[in-house]
Amino acid sequence: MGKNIVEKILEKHIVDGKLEKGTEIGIKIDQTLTQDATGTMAYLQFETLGFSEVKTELSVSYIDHNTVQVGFENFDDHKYLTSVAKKYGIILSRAGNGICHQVHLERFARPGKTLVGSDSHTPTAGGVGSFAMGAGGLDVAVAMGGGPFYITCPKVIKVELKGKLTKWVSAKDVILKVLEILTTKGNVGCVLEYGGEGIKTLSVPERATITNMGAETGVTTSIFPSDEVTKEFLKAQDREDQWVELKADPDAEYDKIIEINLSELEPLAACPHSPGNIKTVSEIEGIKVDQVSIGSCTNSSYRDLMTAAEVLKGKVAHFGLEFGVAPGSKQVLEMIAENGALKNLIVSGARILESACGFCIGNSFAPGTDSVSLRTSNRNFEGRSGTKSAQVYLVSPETAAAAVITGKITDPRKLEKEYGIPYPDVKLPEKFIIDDSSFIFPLPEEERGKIEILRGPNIKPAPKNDPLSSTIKGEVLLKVGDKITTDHIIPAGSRMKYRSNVPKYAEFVFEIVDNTFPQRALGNKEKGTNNIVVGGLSYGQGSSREHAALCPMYLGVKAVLAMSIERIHHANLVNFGILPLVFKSEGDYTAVEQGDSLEMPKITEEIKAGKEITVRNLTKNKEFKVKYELSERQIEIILAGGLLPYTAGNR
Ligand code: MIC
Ligand code: SF4
Repeated sequence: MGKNIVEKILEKHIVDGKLEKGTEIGIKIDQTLTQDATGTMAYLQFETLGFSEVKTELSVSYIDHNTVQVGFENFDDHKYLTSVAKKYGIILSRAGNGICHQVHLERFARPGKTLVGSDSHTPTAGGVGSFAMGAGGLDVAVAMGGGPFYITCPKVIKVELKGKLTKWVSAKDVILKVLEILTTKGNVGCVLEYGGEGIKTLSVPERATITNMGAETGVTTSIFPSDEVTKEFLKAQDREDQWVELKADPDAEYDKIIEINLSELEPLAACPHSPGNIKTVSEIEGIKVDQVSIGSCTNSSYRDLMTAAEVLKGKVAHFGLEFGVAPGSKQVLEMIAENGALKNLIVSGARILESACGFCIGNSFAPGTDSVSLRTSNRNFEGRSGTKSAQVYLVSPETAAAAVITGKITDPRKLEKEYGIPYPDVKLPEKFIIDDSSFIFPLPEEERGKIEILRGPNIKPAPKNDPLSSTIKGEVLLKVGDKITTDHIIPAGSRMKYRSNVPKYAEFVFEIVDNTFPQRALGNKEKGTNNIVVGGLSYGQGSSREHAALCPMYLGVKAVLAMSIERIHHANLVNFGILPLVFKSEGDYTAVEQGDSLEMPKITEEIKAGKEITVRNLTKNKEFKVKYELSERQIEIILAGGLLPYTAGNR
């Protein structure tokens, strides 16, 4: 029987378990990436685990998230990360060099290799055929130390692309279509493998836009084949020698096939407040726009910025709005500076923002009260932009540029006829500017020993949990509904500077849902009462930030009971010794109320025996069972109180 691409890569990398769908497998990791907001904790854990160097083929530490530097904390983190990179043989990409995923795609991602990154958009590298997954920092730390990375052996969904995109419709519209079909729920444990005739018409940066935002469907990763288009891209990046062909066998099998005809697609938008809330741009045309932001790891490539610059050539941004552009990398910025496109943007009134995450994560360029913001990024969860009342729409660079001119949501297909703007058919250059001067490459081994790790006062040791006690008795401190994201659990934006200081960062747990949570939690913890959180479907969507488990753990949360839990967050809960439990019926979920006192009297006994967990609702005088999806390895981790004590105990 023929094999698909996912099977081919996994077969070469499996080191634990069997390739049986739905079971846990351990895979060898070739490359890792971290970014500064998750990286400090990942490296603190790497240090705690006592590794002496990285064991991967390549590990890169990027500084791209916390670059606003209001206060000393961010810069101190940068210094810490730089010293760690020098000591342990990691490549450091310094602030200003660009967004981790864009830079990794340009300079390091390789077809057929495995990559794990402490950021949920790591699948961007799937655009060149890398099997790239997001994970919590602790999992990345273990992978850097040479340990396997564990995933559920995935179901593979083929996305068969036919036809060719028409003018003004682009890769962002493809992934928005995928999101319309698959939604943001129910895709855990799957991988999206792209194929079909249509892929030949998509460049690597376009493919990367698609794999990047595949993260919003909740899949483990998304991947494109590696073909002539990939080869051209690698050649233009001076990396042709790293090309290998990667394709599915003609008789490969898939668990499901989705067909998309590119020729029939039209401009789409994800409307407030979910990347899955898709409408056509023509349906929402005319809405007044207050802000347009072009950039983020989804749409900040040379192709995207050139498109915007060509559309805006000789135009001035509408006076009703603020317009910002954040080039994805130093390479992109150098390219558009050299060919003059940057000047078009400057003349149009664009505010040239740093080549970093910036506006996407709400730590700069926040919209005003009730503002409508059109962004080319990948997430529009409530409050993520930095402004709770803002209405954020996610669109393509074409649709964003159209709004810059008209001041309202406009179908970009009208630009040609109604505004006389020719379609900018941007082609990739034969050679990109290769300038690796903002990387610090590993020092010779003999020099590493002398490096002193620099720790500013905001950098506190990684906290640990206690082994699981035989009984959990506690209060449902918070009950929430469906689609609670990690941005709800622990906000980023201006709070993100406390990532290296868990006691301080924990003060903001559930800030936008219920800001009394941290105090109430600590109050219970002091009394010896455990804290329990109850959630609906797709609990923990979104980012890979392990702080969404680590900070609740610090506040004494022992269990999360939900209708379903997303993959990365589930793994993070396990890693920090919080029990991820799943309701067996909606009735059980509805019957539990905030403030109820719950008891799990035989938790360790039941979990060791692989039995469902008995929960007694002492307030309601009821009993019910909950289930869990934990491998034997994960059960051991939970019993030990998390991955740190578990790994330390096994070394
Ligand atoms: C995000 O887009 O939400 C982030 C910020 O990049 C996160 C990582 C983090 O919280 O540091 C992600 O996507 O994993
Ligand atoms: Fe950065 Fe935004 Fe991409 Fe996250 S989604 S890595 S914050 S650009």
